[in-house]
Amino acid sequence: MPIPRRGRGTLLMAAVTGAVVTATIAVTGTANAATTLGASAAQTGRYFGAAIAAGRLGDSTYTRILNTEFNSVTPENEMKWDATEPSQGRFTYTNGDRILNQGLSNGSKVRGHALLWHNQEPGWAQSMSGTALRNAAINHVTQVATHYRGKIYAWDVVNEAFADGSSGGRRDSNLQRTGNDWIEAAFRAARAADPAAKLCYNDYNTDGVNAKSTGVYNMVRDFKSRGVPIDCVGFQSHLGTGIPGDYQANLQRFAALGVDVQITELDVAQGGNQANIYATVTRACLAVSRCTGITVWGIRDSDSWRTGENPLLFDNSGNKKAAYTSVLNALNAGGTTNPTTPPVTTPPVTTPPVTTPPVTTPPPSGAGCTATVSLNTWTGGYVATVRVTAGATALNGWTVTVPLPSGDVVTGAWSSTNSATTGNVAFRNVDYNGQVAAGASTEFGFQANGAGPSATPVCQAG
Ligand code: 9MR
Repeated sequence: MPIPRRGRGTLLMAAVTGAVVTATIAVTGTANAATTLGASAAQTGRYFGAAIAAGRLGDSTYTRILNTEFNSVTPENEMKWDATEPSQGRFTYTNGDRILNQGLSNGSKVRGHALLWHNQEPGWAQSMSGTALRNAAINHVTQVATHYRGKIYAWDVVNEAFADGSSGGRRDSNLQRTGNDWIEAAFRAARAADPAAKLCYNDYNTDGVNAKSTGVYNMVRDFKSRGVPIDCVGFQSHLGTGIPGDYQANLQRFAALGVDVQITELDVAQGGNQANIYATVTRACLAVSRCTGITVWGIRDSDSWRTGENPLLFDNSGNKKAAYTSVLNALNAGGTTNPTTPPVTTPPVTTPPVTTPPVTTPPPSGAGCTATVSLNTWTGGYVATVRVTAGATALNGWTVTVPLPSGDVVTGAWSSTNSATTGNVAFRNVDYNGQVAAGASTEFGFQANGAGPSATPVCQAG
């Protein structure tokens, strides 16, 4: 959606940490007040979205409001693991595609929600653990992100992985029990599958500065320092009758790490000062230049998961509520604009994906193993996914040597360890993927600067 140029003056702001970006912040005025949420948010380069359900798209009041007011959509349930992979290896995208097409045909952004979540795992995954679950989870991320490649604005790659309360640590789940690195493995797989999508971590009860949000903050800081691909953090903002006083400061501290922030599932109990709380959230996002948009979790009160709390912007009949007006007014009052050029993440998110050669796994022959590599490249770098296939004998450990041309430098690897970063780089299995049954496969990957491997990798068993 074009962003009208209506700056009323500019001020230069040295942005965020490190040498990430210097943004020019335009402060908009109140002229040309837009009359819909999406159009008003677009004036500062933002989106205003709603979670929607495929089953409601036949309701004309619902779709009228959706098409008029919102310029981003999130599937409420249709892209979750239980919906997209109801039995292992069988993928169903019918309802997810309906949401996607609804959004794209209306010129909206589509937020993908969610690749991995301990809730709404399909039954077959609930009963899995260890290596089998890890491989299934990474395969799920790869398949779904590949299906929607190039069409999703931002993915919630991992949802709600942190514990409530004062620990600041991870929540227990079968995914967490596969190893603490499951989140970064998921982000790397998502990046390899869809380099253009922004990759988000999304959670609730992280809406102020508290132990849980600080746990997430520390993870994001660690990811940024190690080059794990993360672009954004989603703050669900399922709010009751109050809002943390440090709501905006919390968004700002994450933005200062060099990630976008988004309000991803906003709804506010009607019992308190609903209209004011909605306006406070809107103003906080507008005040943080890297807050790229707001999504409300449903359209009418009757569409909400919070039955009886009337937490949304439209009443059961589709009429605008006071909360709607306060959001629209807050949007029209303007705020910072998003930096038009996002800070460089690795790999750059603005580079269109390059075709990935299909992974052709040669049939296993004899003992030992074989390895094939597929690449997602961009100017100056690439993500390599390497498939290791056992021969006629099961593997108990493997090493894959990838020949890199002069100038290529490995900047990170997952599901493997590498002792060198240039030349013939040997990647060794990690604990959970060394054992591969005869004829079966496992995958690892790495990210590098340069042009890509010069010859076929060599796999050695043991
Ligand atoms: O709104 C969703 C509801 O229809 C589902 O029954 C529920 C199942 O767990 O998930 C709801 O959406 C959740 C979202 O995916 C993640 N954050 C919390 C949301 C509300 O529970």
